[in-house]
Amino acid sequence: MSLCLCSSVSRFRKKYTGFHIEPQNVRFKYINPKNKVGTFESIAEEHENRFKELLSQKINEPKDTDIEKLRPASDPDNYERANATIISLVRNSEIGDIEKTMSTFEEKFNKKFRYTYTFINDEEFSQEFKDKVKSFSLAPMNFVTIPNSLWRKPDSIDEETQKKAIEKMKADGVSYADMDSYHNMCRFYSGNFYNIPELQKYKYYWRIEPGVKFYSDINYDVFKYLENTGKIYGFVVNAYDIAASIPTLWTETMKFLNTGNNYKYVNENGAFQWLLNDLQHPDNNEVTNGYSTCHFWSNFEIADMDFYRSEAYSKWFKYLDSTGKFYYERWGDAPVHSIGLGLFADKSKIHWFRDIGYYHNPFFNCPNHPKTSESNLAAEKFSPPIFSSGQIISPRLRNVKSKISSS
Ligand SMILES: Nc1nc2c(ncn2[C@@H]2O[C@H](COP(=O)(O)OP(=O)(O)O)[C@@H](O)[C@H]2O)c(=O)[nH]1
Ligand SMILES: [Mg+2]
Repeated sequence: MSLCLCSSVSRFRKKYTGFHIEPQNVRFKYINPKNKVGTFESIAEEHENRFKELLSQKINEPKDTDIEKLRPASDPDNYERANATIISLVRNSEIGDIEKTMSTFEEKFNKKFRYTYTFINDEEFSQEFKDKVKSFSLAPMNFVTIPNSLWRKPDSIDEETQKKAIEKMKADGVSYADMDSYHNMCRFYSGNFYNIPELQKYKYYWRIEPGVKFYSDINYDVFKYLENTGKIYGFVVNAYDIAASIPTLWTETMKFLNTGNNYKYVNENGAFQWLLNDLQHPDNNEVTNGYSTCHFWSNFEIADMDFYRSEAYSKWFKYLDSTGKFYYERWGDAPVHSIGLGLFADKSKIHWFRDIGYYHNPFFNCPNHPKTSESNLAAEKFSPPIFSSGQIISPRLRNVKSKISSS
C-alpha cells in the first residue's frame, strides 16, 4: 500500500495529480480536477443540483459482486457469518435510545444474520441494561468495560493548558469543549476501540449509536460485501466538520508525514482531492491550513479494523495522541478516520452504501430504493437536500449543522 516515487516521477505527478511524495517532502495541492469555475455559492448550488439529481435516480443493491451469494440463510442459526461484530459505545442511561436503534436495525438487517453485538461502556453495564438489551434481539451479545488506559484522559494532559484551550474553543463555538467525556469518546473511537481485547478477534465492525434509525431492508450481508470486494470502509453520510474543532489536525498530520520515512505510508491512490477541496468552503481550508473538513460521518461505519491496526494508521494515531490535541482541541473520530483513509487507503476501497436508508439527527441518507419504506421516511418529514448525504452540502446547511450541534 505504500509507495516511493523517484523525484522525476513525483515532479510529474505533482503537476497533474496534486501530490508530491518524497522523504521529508510530502505536499498536496488542490488542483480542481474538473476545472470548475464560479463563486463558491454557485459551485455549491451546482453540486447541490447534481446531488439531488443523483439521489433521485433509483439505486439498488451493489453490482460489483455476486450479491446472490450474500443472501441470508433461511435459518439464521445456521448461517456462516463473516468475522464481524456490531459495536455500540453506550451508557446505561441510553437504554431507551439503544432500544429504538435496535428495533429498526434488527428489523432491516440483523434478525436475518444474527451478528454478535458488542456493547461498550466506560463503566460497567448494569444488570438491568443487560437484561433489557437481551430482550431486543436473539443475537449473541458481549458487554465490555473499557480499560481505563484506553479511555481516560492521559496524565500528560496539562490542566492549565487545557483550561485555556477550552476557553478558546468555547469562544470559537466548539460544542462539548468542556466535556472531558466527549473528548475521551472522540479519542477512543479515533484510535483505541479496535484494540480492546474483546474486539481483537474481529476484523469487521458495524458501528451503531443510540437513537439512530434504519429505513431500508438490507437483504445481503454487508460484511461479506466488503470481504468479497476487498473494500475496507463503508459510509452513508459525508459532511463538513466544524473547522474550529480541528484547527491543527491537518498541519500535525503533515508534520508526521514529513518526519523520517513516514512519507512511505501515503497511498498514491488516496482521496487527496476530497481532503483538500476548497471550492465550496475555502473558509474551512483557511482555518485548518488545507483540509476541507469533509468527513465520513462516523456514527455509521461498516469497516475493516485491520486498516486501523496497520502500521501507517497506528503510528499516525500515536503521533496525533502525543500532541494532546484530542483535549487541547476537539479532534473528532470522524475527521481522524477520514484523513487516515484519505491518505493511507486506496480510494477505490471506500464504499458509499447509497442503498442504506439511515438517520442520525440532523442528517439522512435517503435512497430512492425499492426496499426503503416511504411511509417511514414521510413520517420523518424528509426534505432533501438539507437532510441528505454525500459531500455536497450547501453553505446554508453548514450553518444549520453548527447551530444544531451547538444547541
Ligand atoms: N459509555 C459512554 N458512551 C459515550 C460517552 N460519550 C459518548 N458516548 C457514546 O458515544 C457515541 C457518540 O456520542 P454522541 O453523544 O452521540 O456524539 P455526537 O453524535 O457527536 O453528538 C454515542 O454512542 C454515545 O452513546 C460516555 O461518556 N460514555
Ligand atoms: Mg451521535
